Amino acid sequence: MSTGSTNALIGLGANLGDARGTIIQAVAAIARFEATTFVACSSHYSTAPLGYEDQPPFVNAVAKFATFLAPHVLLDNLQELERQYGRQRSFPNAPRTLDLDLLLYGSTVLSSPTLTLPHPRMCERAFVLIPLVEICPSIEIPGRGRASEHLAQVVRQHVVRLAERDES
Ligand code: PH2
Ligand code: MG
Ligand code: MG
Repeated sequence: MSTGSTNALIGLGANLGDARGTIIQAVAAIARFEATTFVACSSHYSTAPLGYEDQPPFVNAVAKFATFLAPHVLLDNLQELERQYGRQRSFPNAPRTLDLDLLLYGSTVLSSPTLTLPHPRMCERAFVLIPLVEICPSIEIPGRGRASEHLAQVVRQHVVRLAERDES
């Protein structure tokens, strides 16, 4: 039996409105989830849209939390937060005010109709791997080896680290 918390890695993305402000607020809001504490957040990155390309660049980041919430409960909470930011699911990969993806939940591997862990596309996405490796340099992705080993195959994707935001 395990009684400890689990490290959850969450990918954040936004490309409508004040994307950086939204990501900062979303990290603070996740830290207020019950039984959940903030551990770390990566830099913000400006990233070219992947998939559906005719849309503004994204701001992406990855944040780490320690949580006692079960993965589906955490996912429900993340989706409620997306809705609070006005997320509309118009079509796949459409522009969004806030996208929250549960990337990793400890070493859990699961596949349900609503949640697959590890996130099935994370190893193909520089906008996930680069911020993830920034805060967890040696992290292992269950069944996929180290996250850092996948960086070489995504080097052509446009990802630029943004300077710290001047809030003054
Ligand atoms: N999210 C997607 C699809 N494409 N591209 C970038 N750069 N950043 C994203 O967060 C992103 C994307 C689906 O969620
Ligand atoms: Mg996503
Ligand atoms: Mg999503």
